[in-house]
Amino acid sequence: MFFLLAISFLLIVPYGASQGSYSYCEGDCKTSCQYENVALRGRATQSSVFGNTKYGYVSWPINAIDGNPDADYYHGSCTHTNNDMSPWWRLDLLRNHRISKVIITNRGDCCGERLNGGEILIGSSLANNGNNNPRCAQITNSVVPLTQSFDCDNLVGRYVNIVIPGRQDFLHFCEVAVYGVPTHDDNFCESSVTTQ
Ligand SMILES: [Ca+2]
Repeated sequence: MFFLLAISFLLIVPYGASQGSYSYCEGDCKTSCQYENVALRGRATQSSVFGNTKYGYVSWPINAIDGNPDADYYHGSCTHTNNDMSPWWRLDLLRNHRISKVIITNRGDCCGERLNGGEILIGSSLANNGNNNPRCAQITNSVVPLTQSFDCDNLVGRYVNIVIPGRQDFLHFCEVAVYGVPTHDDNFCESSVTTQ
């Protein structure tokens, strides 16, 4: 009897703990579920890092998801690629999410116009570094306001790319917020999803 109880404990407890760790809802997920900035839990990479080994940390892709919207590049909280053809930045949310909106804070100390023509892509493919995924929005006026919100109409994907397709340029911005919910939580949340 003891042996059977021990086996049951080993099987049930880890499964239950894993299920609980997937919940991003506050309170009772069966009655409320809020989109929140899931970018803060993601990983980021990009086509190249401006400044290379000596000053590269000022340009790291993770600087765009550090929760700090400081728009002065020299304060060390922005991302910055080299002068690449079709430069790109990619956020990995580690699993599929239903994404309601993406908010981008551009670089503010100079050169904000470089983001014009940029595209926000959302999907689950890594083909062409994720740059073939469906488009949420195109950035047509990147300078004013400094922080802009783009409605992504609940596109589903694991990856969020920001790319300047077909142009050689530097890609830089200072913060990206992605509001979404893991698709895994749909059974709990889809009847009463709210946005914030
Ligand atoms: Ca930042």
